Amino acid sequence: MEGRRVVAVGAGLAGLGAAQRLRGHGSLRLLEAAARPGGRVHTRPFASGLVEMGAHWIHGPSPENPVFRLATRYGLLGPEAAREENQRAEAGGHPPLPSVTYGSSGRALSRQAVSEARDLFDALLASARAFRGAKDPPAPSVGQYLRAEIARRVPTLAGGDEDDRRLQLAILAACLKLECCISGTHSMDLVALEPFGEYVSLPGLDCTFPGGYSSLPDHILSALPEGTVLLSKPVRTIRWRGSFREEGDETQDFPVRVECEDGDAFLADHVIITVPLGFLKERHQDFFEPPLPERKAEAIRRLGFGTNNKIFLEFEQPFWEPQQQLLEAVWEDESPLKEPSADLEANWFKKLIGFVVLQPPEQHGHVLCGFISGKESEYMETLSDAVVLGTMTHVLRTLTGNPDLPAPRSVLRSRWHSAPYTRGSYSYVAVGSSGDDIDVLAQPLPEDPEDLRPLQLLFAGEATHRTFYSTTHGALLSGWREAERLNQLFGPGAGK
Ligand code: 6YU
Repeated sequence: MEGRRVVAVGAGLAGLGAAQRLRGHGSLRLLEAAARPGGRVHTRPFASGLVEMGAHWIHGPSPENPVFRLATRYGLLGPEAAREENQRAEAGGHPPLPSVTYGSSGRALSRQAVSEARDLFDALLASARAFRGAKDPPAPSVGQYLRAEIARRVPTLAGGDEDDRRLQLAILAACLKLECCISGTHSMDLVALEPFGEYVSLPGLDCTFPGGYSSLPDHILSALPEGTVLLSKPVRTIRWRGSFREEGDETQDFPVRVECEDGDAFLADHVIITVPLGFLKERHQDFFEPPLPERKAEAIRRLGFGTNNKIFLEFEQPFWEPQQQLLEAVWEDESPLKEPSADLEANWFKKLIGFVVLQPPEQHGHVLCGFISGKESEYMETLSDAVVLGTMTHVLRTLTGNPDLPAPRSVLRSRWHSAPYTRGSYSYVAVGSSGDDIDVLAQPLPEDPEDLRPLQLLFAGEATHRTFYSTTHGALLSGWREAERLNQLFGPGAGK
């Protein structure tokens, strides 16, 4: 066969993006473990509409965002997202939605109390981003820094009134949980402070895909030559630094052999690996033969990869006001200055930050989407639908103070931690790691640029993008980056 053979592992946005951009190769095969493309972009039918099990919004839908550009080009977005004002708005990753905040004593909390605590939290969070490059940051983690700053302000919180101060602390504890969902971590104490400001938020008010986020990977895939993507094809081992030949063909040998769980094998000159960091953490020792160099293995161990799950609830009738888009939960006995409960069985549901109302109801029905991160989220994955539905009913009755609130009609949740080819939701820069680890993870192998068989293994995926990690645009850009690396190697006339 003429030209170089390329195999990509994983048909999420990184793998599909790489396939979309690769030029001048002899052949390309994209091997995907699941029976569908998209990876952590996964739209499913629920109630009368569609729901997103994974990525929800385009974060920062503006011209610099490649997901926004592609989605616009393919005509996948609604008119609201296309508005110029929408693209310019600076929401800093926290778009304001009309909301109601319920306390665990069964009442809606005063807007003033909520915005006072939130303004303080936002200011502290902004200051946490300012330690980028600092030689001696005041704390190792974002959580420790924020809690120390909150502790310093306790005497002046809420003008010193004891009850109001307790409420401010409870709202601040809820703000920390929201931040855990955004960072995809169990605790902000695990997120490194110094590199926190390296993550870049693009301008634009986050928007959704009216026909589902999966319309994007589906669209990319449909433009690839037929037979490029093989679904239900989990890779077991990648043998590299070898010399492999096809049976009966002595003319060509390949440095890499990709072996699948079903016994099939693919020989290649180059393999683009886009499997999630969670999968690499669990499997890298036996996934690569020979094993990855220690520097790369260390980066995999050090970087963070946590869980953020969604719980969708369908109701016969809404109990919320039509204008409300966000229902937040505050447990009034909590405080960022107290240790959170370690009793998962008794208290897992308190980690839930509240619910987004899926809009518009004519399309979705009356559906709430709850978000929950960390160990509590992983514990939730082990429970039955009936238990989760029962617990959510209890939570909503407690928060609204209405013991007769009708139970939801149905429930659907994501289970990203149990998913064997993902093992969590997305990456963060953990205490003990830095942005340099992201670059090490992204570094192709073999490391020696003089190697006669360069770029045997290339690495893409959200966790390899230093400023846009944890997002769909980071994933897509990382795939484009690795395709471009190969395009440069092949040169303008290669493979033709
Ligand atoms: C975004 C959002 N979003 C919610 C939830 C989740 C994620 N993200 P993939 O996993 O897609 O593909 C790899 C493939 O490899 C996969 O198909 C596997 O099956 C396959 N594979 C694995 N092993 C294999 C093997 N052995 N053989 C063959 N195949 C194998 N991003 O932009 N907006 O609203 C959300 C959200 C619940 C789980 C998200 C969001 C993250 C994206 O979904 C994710 O990054 C990309 O889809 C990953 O694509 P990929 O190709 O790399 O991997 C300061 C600071 C803060 C930092 N964070 C701020 C941003 C917050 C992130 N937003 C999250 C919010 C939500 C709600």
